[in-house]
Amino acid sequence: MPSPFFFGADVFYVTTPIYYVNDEPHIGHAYTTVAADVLARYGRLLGKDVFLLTGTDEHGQKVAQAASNLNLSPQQQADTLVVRFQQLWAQLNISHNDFIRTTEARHKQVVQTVLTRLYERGEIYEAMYEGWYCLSDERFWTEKELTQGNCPDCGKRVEPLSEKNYFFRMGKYREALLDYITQHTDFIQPEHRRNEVLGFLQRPLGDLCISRPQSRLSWGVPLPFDNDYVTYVWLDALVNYISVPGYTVDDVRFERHWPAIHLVGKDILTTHAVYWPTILMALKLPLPKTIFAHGWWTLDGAKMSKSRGNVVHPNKIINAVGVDAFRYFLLREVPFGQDGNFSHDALTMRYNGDLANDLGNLVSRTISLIGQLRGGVIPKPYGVIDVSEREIVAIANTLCDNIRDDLSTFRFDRALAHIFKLVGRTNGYIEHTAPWALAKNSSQSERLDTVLFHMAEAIRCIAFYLRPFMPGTAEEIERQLGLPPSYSKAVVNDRPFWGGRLVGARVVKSGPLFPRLEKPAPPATMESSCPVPQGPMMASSPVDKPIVTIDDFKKLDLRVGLIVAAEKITGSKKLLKLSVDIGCERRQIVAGIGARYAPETLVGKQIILVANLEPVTIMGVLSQGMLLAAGGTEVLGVATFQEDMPAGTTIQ
Ligand code: ME8
Repeated sequence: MPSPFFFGADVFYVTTPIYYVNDEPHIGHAYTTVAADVLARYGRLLGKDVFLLTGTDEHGQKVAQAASNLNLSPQQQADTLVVRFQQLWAQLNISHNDFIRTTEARHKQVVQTVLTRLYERGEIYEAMYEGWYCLSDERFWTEKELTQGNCPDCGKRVEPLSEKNYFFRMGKYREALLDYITQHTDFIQPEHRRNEVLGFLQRPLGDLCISRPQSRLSWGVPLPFDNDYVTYVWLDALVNYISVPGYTVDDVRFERHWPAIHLVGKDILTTHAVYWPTILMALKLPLPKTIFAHGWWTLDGAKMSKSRGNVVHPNKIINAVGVDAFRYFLLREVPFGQDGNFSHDALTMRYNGDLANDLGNLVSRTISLIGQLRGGVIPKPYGVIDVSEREIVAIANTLCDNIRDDLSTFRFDRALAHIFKLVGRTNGYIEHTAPWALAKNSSQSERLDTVLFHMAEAIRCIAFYLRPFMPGTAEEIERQLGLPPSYSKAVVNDRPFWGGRLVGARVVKSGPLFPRLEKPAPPATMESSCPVPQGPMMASSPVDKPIVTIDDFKKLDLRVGLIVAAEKITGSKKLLKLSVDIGCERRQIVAGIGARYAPETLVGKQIILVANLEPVTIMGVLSQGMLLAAGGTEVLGVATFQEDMPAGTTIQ
């Protein structure tokens, strides 16, 4: 496992790819940028001098083509699209320190200096190129490299090409790069990507064409030594990582920040792990600390593309579930190096399960109980701390090391799982200690103080560790705990120190952090320019259903039922046939809980049965009643009892 070396340094420079302005930002762009933001925020928590860089890649064929399709100049195209990226980063709370556009003079100047240096050192030469060209990837290929006559990378059609160009002597660095990768296990991550690059470098490495004739493409940085050519977009783009921290312009600043940690998608591994290091070697600069190539998001199993109309637009998701739930979902759902599938069901499940149920309920019942039982003031703990407190304190105290390990190895999902373990255990602690029952017995007053204090302290720790991931949520929890806004800014440490600082704080009761989604989050694939509903989709409010009188309610015959047999109904994914014992008789019911429960896990479970519902036949199976379950179209859990109840007991 790679060592957590980069959090050891004082300065922490992290980058995202700079994104093409040929199209709107989508979930994939948001993914890399949110991940980089979490690392940057965590680095700041550790007191590091953090520099987070993102931006846009504005030159080259793709942007020129997109502009021409819209009858715009490339600059107009870039000026329009860059705003979409900047707006999205603001919406997503991205805490970048700079945003580079490759059309800015400060960047173009460094690109030209780099080219001049390489040219003067004999690292760039002129030659006639004869071969094949892939318009989509903007790359040259030799006949041998083609796959069935097409581009070996994207599979698209290639065109024959014969022209004079300039080449960077990339091939001569093959062995040096192989040695470097072999000796530095942290350099390319995850390991399977490192092996991929090592495999790639076993074959001969050609030189890299770094020019495009103006006659074919004029949208680029002119070569300083031949005005008839512009710079290949990838060389131009990669240089952003050194132009921004001041290469050749501000040596002190540059040496302070460089080298960086690059987060990229697996699609641009070769350009980052082969082209870029060889260019840096030729410039005699240190190589990046790490290049981490994460996996690829698909939608419902299919590749996202504009032509298929299935691109997931972040603003749709943000409008449905909020910024922090989206940030949470992206990093919790899929381990960072692996491919992931986006589905609205998965988003809804995470939202309702982890956020609304577990975290949201924990915070709301903690704040409510302190409000109800202690007039809103967080009490001082007393007396003997028992084993249940010790367990949550122990989990909270190990979180610091866990999260440090997880984040220094890019395991965002694991870091979140560690935090949510504390959420789960604290919920269990509340159930176990039952503060509402302690409140009924005046001799338990000190014990109640201790329990309420530990609940509050646990959510303070949870908020603390959630900060890099869900900054808005962390602040809101701290606000509800009555901590002053200056509190979060003052701490520079990754350990919140379990202790007494909350005692005497006055909690602030507020609405739910994550109102439950009743329906799955809406499709996020429509054009993002469509009007979007504002605010989270809440569970239906009482006004959605008519008021019923107590007499109407009393008409329901609710009974404790014991499931004695369960099986799937052929032809249905969701429906199960259950045999339920209600004391005097057995009922057969059809329940739509098959997506949530395997039949064998239900036998022996106690349920609440509506026993006087008119029988119906569903998919040819008679159903004599209905069980109660939480959730809407998606079932989250069946209603059950904590203690064993005799089957058939009435419920009122
Ligand atoms: O390649 N899943 O820009 P780009 C995960 N300008 N990540 C995705 C994704 C998906 N489906 N789609 C995009 C370029 N990404 C160059 C980079 S850097 C010097 C120049 C993310 O707009 C992922 O980070 O095509 C990927 O590498 C990047 O967007 C590609 O963005």
